[in-house]
Amino acid sequence: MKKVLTLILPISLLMIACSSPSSETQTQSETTPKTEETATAENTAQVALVSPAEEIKMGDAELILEVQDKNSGEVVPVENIEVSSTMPMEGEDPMISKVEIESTETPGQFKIKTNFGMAGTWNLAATVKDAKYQGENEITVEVK
Ligand SMILES: [Cu+2]
Repeated sequence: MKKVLTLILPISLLMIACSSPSSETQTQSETTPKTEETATAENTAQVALVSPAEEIKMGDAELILEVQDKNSGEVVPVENIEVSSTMPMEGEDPMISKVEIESTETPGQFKIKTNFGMAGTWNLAATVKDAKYQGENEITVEVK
């Protein structure tokens, strides 16, 4: 019985090796370094508030956000970002305000149009999903 098993095993291993297309193993070895690359700090982006520098008032607001390389701080010209605007409320669901995102003439900078319906702390959750750069961070805005 033992002999039969040891014979069957190598054969079935060979069959698996033969039947599996070589392209499959190739794509696997190609994607593995890629995911590692995007996970490195080198390609981590963060979104920062550029303007207004002065205090932000309640109501309609226009902000300029900039995508930066987390390490060098240099502007990263990504195509688009995602931003959500919420205000945590005690004992209630957070307030959510609509966010419009427009690209500007400056690569890596975006105009954000939103409405802060209440004075206090608002959180802008920004996400960068780019082929080269990825990142997620929160910008805290104190609305007066
Ligand atoms: Cu509120």
